[in-house]
Amino acid sequence: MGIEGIGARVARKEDKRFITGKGRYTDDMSVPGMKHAAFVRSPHAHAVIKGIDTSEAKKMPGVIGVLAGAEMKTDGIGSLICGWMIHSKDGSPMNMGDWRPLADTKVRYVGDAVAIVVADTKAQARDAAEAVKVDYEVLPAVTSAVDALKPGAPQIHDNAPGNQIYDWEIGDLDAVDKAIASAAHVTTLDIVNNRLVPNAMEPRAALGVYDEAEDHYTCWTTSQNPHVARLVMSAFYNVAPENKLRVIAPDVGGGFGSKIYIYPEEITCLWASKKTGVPVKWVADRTESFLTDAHGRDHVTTIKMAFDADNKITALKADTIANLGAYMSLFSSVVPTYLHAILYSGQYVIPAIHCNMRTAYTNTVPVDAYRGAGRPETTYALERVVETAARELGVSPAELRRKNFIREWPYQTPVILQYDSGDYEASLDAAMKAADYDGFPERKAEAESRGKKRGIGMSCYIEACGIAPSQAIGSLGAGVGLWESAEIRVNAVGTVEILTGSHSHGQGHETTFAQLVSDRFGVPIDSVSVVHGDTDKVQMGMGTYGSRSGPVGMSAVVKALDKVEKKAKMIAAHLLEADESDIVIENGQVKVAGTDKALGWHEVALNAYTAHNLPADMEPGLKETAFFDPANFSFPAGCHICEVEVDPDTGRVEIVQFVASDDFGNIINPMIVEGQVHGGLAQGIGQALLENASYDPETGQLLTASYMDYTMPRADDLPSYHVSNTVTPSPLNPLGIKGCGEAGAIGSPPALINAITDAIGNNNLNMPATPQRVWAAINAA
Ligand code: MCN
Repeated sequence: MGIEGIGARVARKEDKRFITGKGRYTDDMSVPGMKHAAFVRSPHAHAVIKGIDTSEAKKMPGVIGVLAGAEMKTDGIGSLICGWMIHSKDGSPMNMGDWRPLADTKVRYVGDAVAIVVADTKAQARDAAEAVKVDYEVLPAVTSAVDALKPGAPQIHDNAPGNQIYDWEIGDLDAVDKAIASAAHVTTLDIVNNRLVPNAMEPRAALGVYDEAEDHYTCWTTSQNPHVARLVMSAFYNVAPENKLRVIAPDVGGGFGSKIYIYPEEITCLWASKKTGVPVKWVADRTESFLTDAHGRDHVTTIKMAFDADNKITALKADTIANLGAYMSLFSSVVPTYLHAILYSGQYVIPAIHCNMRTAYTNTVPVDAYRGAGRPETTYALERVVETAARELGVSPAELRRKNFIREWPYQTPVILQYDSGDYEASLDAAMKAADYDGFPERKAEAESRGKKRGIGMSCYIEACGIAPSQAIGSLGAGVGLWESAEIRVNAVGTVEILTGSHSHGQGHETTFAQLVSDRFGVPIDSVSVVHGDTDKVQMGMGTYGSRSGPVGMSAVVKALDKVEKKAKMIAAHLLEADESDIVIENGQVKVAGTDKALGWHEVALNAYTAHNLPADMEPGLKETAFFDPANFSFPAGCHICEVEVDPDTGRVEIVQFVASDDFGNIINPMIVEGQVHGGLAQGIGQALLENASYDPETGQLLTASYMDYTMPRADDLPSYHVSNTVTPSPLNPLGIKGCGEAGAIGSPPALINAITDAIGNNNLNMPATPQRVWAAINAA
């Protein structure tokens, strides 16, 4: 592997600029003549716009322009779309309501953008935004998806009767119902998966610049996928043709899914720049982020698991209503369906599975993928029901899982997915050993002697990352392909640039991608640069989400490296008068194996560019491109065990240990992988204990729109984790890796709630398990 190659625990190159405050984010960008934007946003959850009066605002100091939705429509700017078509079980297409970047006839959630004000300063823009008079006719609102689907609920979009977006199913309902009817035992659980706000450290921002001379647009934006942003803004929103639109996502301070989507603001800043003749920058403040960043989760589920007399699972049935908010965000339709329901086999052999999924419009901000995207919801329901079943059956939760584990791979589930590889028992054993699972009764007794309630819970999760292949997802309704591209440019002095369509916004790609080159050619990672996030530099890419940059993005790099290596070997063989098959590349040298004939890597590179002595017919240069479209997802899996102590007087939960044993296939950088797991666990623990986006059911106001009311986990809420890895390489990509970026957020919530409910002896507890809820549950038990 070499000291900086695959498997090396290399410190992150990019951290030098991040921890010294030298990162360059969208808000750091400045161009001559730049002005500032503020959005006029609806204070109402649901209202008809009867009129917009901008006359006062236009007279305010520093104001350059006040633009509203009608004008945008006249200019031909398109409505926002959802890029994945789902059909209901009756064959009808999903009901996609119209989402104007600036609402012109109706607003549908608090924060819906109505107009943009451009002014000399941010403060002037905000003052003027407050002076825009919008005449609203307020309508009744509905914020819960269950209520939105009830007869008589306020109608949000005319083309979605009863607010239903789709009523979709997967699996064999008859087989499941028969298995449940003849089961020796059935466990039923009602589950709420709480709504979350992503809360990336850097709020969303956009800088739109229209260049009249070139009739060209540039957009700096906080995006996880700038190429998709350019494609969508060009092909669907009619902002500009792709060749006239450059999208740059510079350093981005976290996204967790929320920066995948193309929001109204970046489209509007670009359009406003042309209309006003000045570059237009908008940066969200934190409350604006709470109100307008796509939220995550928000499912209500009834799940049933059936067992035979030998405690083997015979069937699983899940019935869910999911809240998709006021409009369908870019990938919102796929999250509850193909990123959720098809994971219901978990780590288990389950002969019959059925999932029904109804999705609803509500007067809340759109809901889309958030770290884990659909898989945390599945895992939570599944791992809560397995643990509950073990309690009802009076058997060990670990042994019930072990009895039902899948043991042969590839494994075809009854719900589309075929798992690539795994060893679930190895993760379970490793986690149980690390947690000293068998020693728990003693610790519980000791805690009792101190008046504390101690509980232990586990979760054996599976997740699907690197969604693929393009052809298959196309047949399931996707509007894009999910391959990735890479280009390797070896410079004449032997330094290397990797151009990738992946986007790094905290995942350490500038280090791990460079490790691949170091491993292959023996060059130090400091001689390798990773170029990403700019549509003018990288030809095309699909960006970063779904833990795909490892299995998909890095695999494209490997394919391009294969081509570079082949050409470098041909050049060296020619220069060293040897056979190409005898050439090896080691420690920065290109050698004839078993001899002392060698060239430095830089000499081969230089020769490729001087082109004075290349093999006949060879083109000069050393630069190759590749696209990688995997044959399937890869399937990380693992076991998380959580042990808690609960104070019966206050309901306060203390996590006394948290163990994660994960299988991410081969690992490129163990330190970065650990960091990814730690971050994911923090978000999972946040969901389980603290976080909740809460809307007032009557008015549709977001009650948790700042850190005063929305509790993010802080360092002292989190334990010191024990993380480790088992390894079953994925056979589906050249590195044998599986993504690690979401696993922590997927596996941890059920482990925690299983532990708390074990401690308090009451299974009736919803997330977040706040002290008040836990105290009430203790007293109800
Ligand atoms: N890696 C590795 N060995 C493996 C798998 C991955 O060394 N077997 C490395 C990769 O090379 C990469 C990192 O681990 O440097 C994460 O890789 P991967 O799991 O492929 O995830 P992505 O890079 O595609 O990142 C997306 C993922 C997702 S979906 C969310 S949400 C999330 C996450 O990453 N958002 C994050 N982690 C985040 N971390 C930060 N700091 N900020 C976010 O917004």
